[in-house]
Amino acid sequence: MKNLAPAIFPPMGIGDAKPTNKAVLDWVHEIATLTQPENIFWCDGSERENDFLIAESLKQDVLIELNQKKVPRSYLHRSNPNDVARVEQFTFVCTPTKEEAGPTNNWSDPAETYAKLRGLLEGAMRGRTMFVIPYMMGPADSPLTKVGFEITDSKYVVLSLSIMTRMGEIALKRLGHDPSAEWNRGVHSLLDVNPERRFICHFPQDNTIISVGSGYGGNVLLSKKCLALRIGSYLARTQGWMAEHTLILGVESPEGRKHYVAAAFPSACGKTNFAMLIPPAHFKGWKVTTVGDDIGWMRIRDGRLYAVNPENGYFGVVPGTSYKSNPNAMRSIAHDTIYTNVALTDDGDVWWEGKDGPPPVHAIDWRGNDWTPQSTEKAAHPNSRFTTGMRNNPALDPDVEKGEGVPISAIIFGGRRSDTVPLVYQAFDWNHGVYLGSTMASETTAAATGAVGRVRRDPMAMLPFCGYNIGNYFQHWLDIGNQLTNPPLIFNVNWFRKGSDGKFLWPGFGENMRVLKWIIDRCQGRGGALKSPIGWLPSPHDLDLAELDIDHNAVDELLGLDHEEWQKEIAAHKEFFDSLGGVVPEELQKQREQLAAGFDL
Ligand code: OXD
Ligand code: MN
Repeated sequence: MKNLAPAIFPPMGIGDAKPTNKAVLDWVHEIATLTQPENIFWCDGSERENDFLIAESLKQDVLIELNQKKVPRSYLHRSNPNDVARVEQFTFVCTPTKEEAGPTNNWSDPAETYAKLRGLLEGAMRGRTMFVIPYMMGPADSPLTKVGFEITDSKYVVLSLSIMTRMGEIALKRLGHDPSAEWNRGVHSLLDVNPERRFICHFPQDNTIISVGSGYGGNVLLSKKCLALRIGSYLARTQGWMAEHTLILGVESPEGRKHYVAAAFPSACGKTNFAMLIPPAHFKGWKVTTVGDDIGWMRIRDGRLYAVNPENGYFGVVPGTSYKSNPNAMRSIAHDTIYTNVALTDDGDVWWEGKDGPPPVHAIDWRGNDWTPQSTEKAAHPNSRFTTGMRNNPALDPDVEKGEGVPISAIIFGGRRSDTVPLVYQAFDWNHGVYLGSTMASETTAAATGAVGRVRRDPMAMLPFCGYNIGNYFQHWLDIGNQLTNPPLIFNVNWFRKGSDGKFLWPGFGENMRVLKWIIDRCQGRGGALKSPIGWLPSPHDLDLAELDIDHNAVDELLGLDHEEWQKEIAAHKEFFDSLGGVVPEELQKQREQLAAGFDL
């Protein structure tokens, strides 16, 4: 199998960036003794190392070279067709007790799981190279920044992490020599890429992750979902900060007044598009800048929340990305990008459903088969991805490396809902906002294996990523609120409401600036709103809809509350809370009762 490439032997000066911290060396020795690799490659993320690994990957078919004139320094990777998304059913939180993992996580006993994984890893890297990757999550001088090491037998992982994290010397420096320093231990092996031997296991108390049997980014770039969210959320609770599934963007008015907002939407619900939004012509002089597109780490400072993006790059969904939907993403992925599971055109370019222009008359699809516009299969997998450095983004926020983070004025929750949920509304206060987040729901997407389009509750967009008991997580949000003297305002948005004809009512993309503008107005104590049972709702004239071609009835529908739909929604909130088996904090139960009373329930 092409992913399971034989060992590589680098020339002098490459693969020899051996760390000095004794705890790290002891751990690497332990894993090498277990997995028995042919050799150990100590990564430093340098350009020379990258060039060498790309050359080897091309030789071993891990990467396919693209037309370097069309997409310079960019490559295509095809994953095993059985391995194209996160596998929530095989993702485990291994805390000493089941209660600590809580009702929303798969739990397995740590001792038994270590034993099972050791069995699977025994001799797993024979004949292969074991890569040791030091990386850092967060800006160099942030108190939130964490160091991790990932051991892997995949060159794709090394090349991807060199984009997605700050890798090499910078991480070793941050860690230092203290063998008791905090750092994350991550072990990944492709094994034989067999779904029956695919397990993504987290040991929060040990700050350890072991992932086997997959090569898909969300399962194997351990910095991202595994460390920055699952282990991160556990550390955040014990250390008094927040690790959230949020984009972070800056929005600057023509007068130069700047606000930052964090928005938590579930996977493949438009976080990257929102984070890179270009305001429509009507909003002349307004500017949106990206701090992060997927993960926000936040801490309290002077009574406010400040956020950093722990990542260094974007691992975004490709289909639907175009110069119309997201010009900044298109510019970001025009060079120095690894594409995974998109189609390859006859002239060596990449293609996907939703790209600008007509489809190619012939291409090779994501599985490596011939494809034409007449084919019934998709050319690109619906969860095909780009991996690209954040510095490729023309709208990158200038304060992305600021160690103290950026001050957050608003937190926005949102999901994909065809009905019930209005375009935007504002929570009455922090605790009510926590209730909005805890009950949010979304139609499932291709980002995880399983049915697509099913409405599921996804609290704070963290259902697959909260590394401990969700009831304690809700309480953590409430506790953080108690410590904030200047808390962000909390909002809920829904770009995806449909009319009776089944069509989206709201144009979305750049036009979301109109909603963002109302949110910023509210943060500045301006912007009209009516008090409704679900929160503060704008009336149509409170939103700036000038020069937007939208029907008045559509706006009424977008902002309307349907009594019966809400009665069902509140019943679903209760069902969800009940399904969690008594872990939901009293305060949120009280919020639900107040909401129900507003709908005569
Ligand atoms: C992602 C996800 O890849 O949420 O960001 O699945
Ligand atoms: Mn995500």
